[in-house]
Amino acid sequence: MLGAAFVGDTDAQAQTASGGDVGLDAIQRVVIEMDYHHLGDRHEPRYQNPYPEGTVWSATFVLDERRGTTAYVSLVIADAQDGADLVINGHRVALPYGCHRGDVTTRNALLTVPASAFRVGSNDISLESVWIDDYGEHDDFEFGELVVYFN
Ligand SMILES: [Ca+2]
Repeated sequence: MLGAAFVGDTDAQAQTASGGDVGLDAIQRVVIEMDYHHLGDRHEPRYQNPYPEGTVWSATFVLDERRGTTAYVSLVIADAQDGADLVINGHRVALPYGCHRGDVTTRNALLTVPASAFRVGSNDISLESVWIDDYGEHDDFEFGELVVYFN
């Protein structure tokens, strides 16, 4: 899937999943315009959205420059299996606990990957549901409002 991107600067603070501020000053941000998506395999009886679209989602955007060494990937999580992991451009990260909502509320998640996961020029950002061998299933999560901050 292709997503248009807004690239700009902001002095706003980004909030971590635990509620703390990262303290990003004059950060560079890329807003991926997208709808909500659900990755996984539907194997989660409490899950609100039983219709995952697959296990991988990706969007394309262009970076004119890349600042710093860390990329913070901000997502709004509509729902997720507790303890769900995902892979962002080859880097495995964990969603914070408490993302399973079971209602209409959402939770913000701020995930960290090396800035080198992206390059100046055309990029793909891919999110992949992790296969959990012990349970024989993919982690399920529903996400939207993706923003990447570079600092
Ligand atoms: Ca699952």
